[in-house]
Amino acid sequence: MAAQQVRDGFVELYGTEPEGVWSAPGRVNLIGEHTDYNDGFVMPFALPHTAVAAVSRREDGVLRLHSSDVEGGVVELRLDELAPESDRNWTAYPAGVVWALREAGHPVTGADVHLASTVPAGAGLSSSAALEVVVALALNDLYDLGLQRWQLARLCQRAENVYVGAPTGIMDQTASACCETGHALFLDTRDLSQKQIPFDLAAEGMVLLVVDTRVKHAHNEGEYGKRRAGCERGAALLGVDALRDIPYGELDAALERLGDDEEAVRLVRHVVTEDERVEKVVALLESGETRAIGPVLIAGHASLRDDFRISCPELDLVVDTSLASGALGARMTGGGFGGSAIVLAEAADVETITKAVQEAFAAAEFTAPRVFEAVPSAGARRLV
Ligand code: GAF
Repeated sequence: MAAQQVRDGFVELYGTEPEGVWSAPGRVNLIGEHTDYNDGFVMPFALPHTAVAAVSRREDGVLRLHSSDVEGGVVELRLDELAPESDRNWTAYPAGVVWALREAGHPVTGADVHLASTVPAGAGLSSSAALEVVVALALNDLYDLGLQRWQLARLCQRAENVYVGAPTGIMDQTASACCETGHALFLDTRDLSQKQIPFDLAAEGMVLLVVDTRVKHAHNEGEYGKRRAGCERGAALLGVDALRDIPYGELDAALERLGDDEEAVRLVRHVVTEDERVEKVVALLESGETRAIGPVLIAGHASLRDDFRISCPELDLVVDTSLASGALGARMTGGGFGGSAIVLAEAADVETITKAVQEAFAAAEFTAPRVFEAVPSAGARRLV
């Protein structure tokens, strides 16, 4: 999305120049799913798809919001009337950020915002986190709040958890705020410590495809929250603060203690083995064994499908078809129940795999998927 276009849109709407233009990306997660609210490890990278915001300050306690992606005009809100779970529209994401900043004591007195995003909505690629982070970064700069990236991510997560009412973890906001071009972000969600891991597939003759199944998912509709509550119950049964505290080497003993509590066994097994998979992928990438991450991605999908039970026929079809057509690895990515899958492939095989997936979807009478190549891109930044 061109900064100039969003700036021009702002001028047309509000009749003045914006004070600046910012962007924040969507993400895909390479490995580490449903580990973030268990204090575990994740490894997302930023997409080239971004939310772009032109923003100016106001001093009169008014927030004006507009998106060129949504029908309808400018939405005008009063800052002192912003209240958690009062808004079921897209405006809850940017308004929630303003609410969270003010709740934390930051002196934000109003803003005019014009947004446009190329992050596919409802595709499990963090379109909402991109909206939150771009507004948070803009207000941090304009109001000179001096907040660091990880602090902005925390505030955006609070906006999403409390204001929007979706019980998500910290991965998506941190990915959008902190990712760097050409790298995946190895993030410890307990203390938000980070390591940028070089991830340049093109240099090694490989490609990572994103396949958006077009099955819409939503995090505030129950199943995500049930998994989260189930994990918290598992941690309580095992007497730990979070499932992160169960070392992989002690998994069997922990599962034995859970006895015939089948649900707890499945959820705990997924989270503990998934944390192990993230560490394995980091080690493989750091030792230059990129192709060897394929089987780890495949195991991750099986765990999400069979233990965590959040896949769906469309996601399984992408994974099974691409593996049968020569992919090195494949798995669902993001929250699940629809959204997108990722496929790691030799560059030479991309065409064959893409065609096979498209044909399989047509044969199953599923909506045609959207397939694109994911290149690790920049995190949130000021454009103008
Ligand atoms: C969604 C959530 F927003 C993240 O916090 C994370 O839990 C993810 O699902 C699953 O890994 O994207």
